[in-house]
This record gives sequence, structure tokens and C-alpha cells, in this order.
Amino acid sequence: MKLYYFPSPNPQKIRFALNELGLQCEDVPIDLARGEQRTPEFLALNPYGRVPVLVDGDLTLWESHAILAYLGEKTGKLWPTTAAGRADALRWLFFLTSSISPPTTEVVFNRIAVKLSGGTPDEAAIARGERALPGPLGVLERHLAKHKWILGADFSLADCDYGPTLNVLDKAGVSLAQFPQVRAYLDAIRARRAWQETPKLPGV
Ligand SMILES: N[C@@H](CCC(=O)N[C@@H](CS)C(=O)NCC(=O)O)C(=O)O
Repeated sequence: MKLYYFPSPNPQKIRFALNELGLQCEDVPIDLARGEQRTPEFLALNPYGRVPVLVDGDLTLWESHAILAYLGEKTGKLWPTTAAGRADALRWLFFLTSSISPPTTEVVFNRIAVKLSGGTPDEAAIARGERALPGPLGVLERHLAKHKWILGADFSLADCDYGPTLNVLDKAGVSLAQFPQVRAYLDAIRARRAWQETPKLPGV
């Protein structure tokens, strides 16, 4: 397998998952700061010009949530075995992508990515993101009050989805003070060797 990679949250989800699963996979660096995601060669892999992309034999797959589900289905590890369990996993993946990622991106892009590229942060977008986050984070907080990990008692690939997003949200200065369960969950993610061995941007 090959993983087209940059140490930002979406590709980190997959590198974290591969580390947890103990799967061999070659990382192919794609430097977003240099625009390597827009070369014709890369656009042939992902016409949307985003990382991660996983190539496994004849399969070329983009979209981090699809890749997580694929790794779960392929290995049968860290992934539910029943139809209801799989639907539960997909529910939490969709919840992250539809309700937590968009406001997180508004804050993180303007607090971290824009600064790295020397641009000017859009303060209105940061404020919009910060206003939208407490709703979905509250749902997560109440869920984690009853469950150690996203799918219950056991760590799963759904946690590989939430970990990198919550990590960067925290690094971008979004306070988790009113979400102690989310804070404790993020600490538990950060304590995992597979996460510690996942490459990160300096200071992120
Ligand atoms: N929905 C996609 C989002 C992928 C995405 O936005 N990746 C970012 C890095 S975290 C990227 O490649 N950005 C490059 C760009 O916007 O030009 C996924 O979950 O994989």
C-alpha cells in the first residue's frame, strides 16, 4: 500500500490507523505548502487535489473516512463485525465530517495554516467556527461521559478519526474547558504510541 501524506489532520487519521493496525504502508510525501497536491500526477490520483490518498493494488481511494472504513473492512480489526456496529461506526464518522470538521477547519485554517503560508487570518471565519463548535462538541461530551472510546469500551478506527481533529482544534487554541470528557479523551489519544509515532507539523 502507498499513502500520499502530509502531516495535517486528514492524512494523520490514516497514518494513525495504519500504526494502530500494524500495517506496512509506504508514505509518499505530498508537500501542500509547495502545491504538490495540484500537479497533474497527483490530480490523476485525486481529482479534488487533497490528501490523504491510499493506493492498495488496483484500488485508489481518497476521502479519509472511506479509507478508514476500507481499512476496517480489509483487516477486520478495530472495526465492528455486525451490521448495526458498522452503521454506528459510520454514524460517528459522518458526524465528524458533517458537524465537527467544517467549523474546525474555519478555525484551524485561519489560526494555523494561513499563518504558515504568511497570509492574513479571516477573523470572521474564526468567530463563525468557534460559535458552531460547542453544539457538536457537547454531543461528543455527553457521549464520552458514558463511553471510554467513540464506539464504546474498545478503541477503534473511529478514534483514529476523532483524535487528529481534536488535537488540531486544541492546538489552534479552541478551549475544551467546558468539555472535560473530550479533554480526557484527547489526552488518552495522545498517550497512544501509534499517535505519538504519527508525524506532525512543528508545534501542531
Ligand atoms: N474530506 C477530505 C478532506 C481532505 C483535506 O481537506 N485534506 C487537506 C489536508 S488535511 C488537503 O489536502 N488540503 C490541500 C488543499 O486544500 O489544497 C478527507 O476527509 O480526506
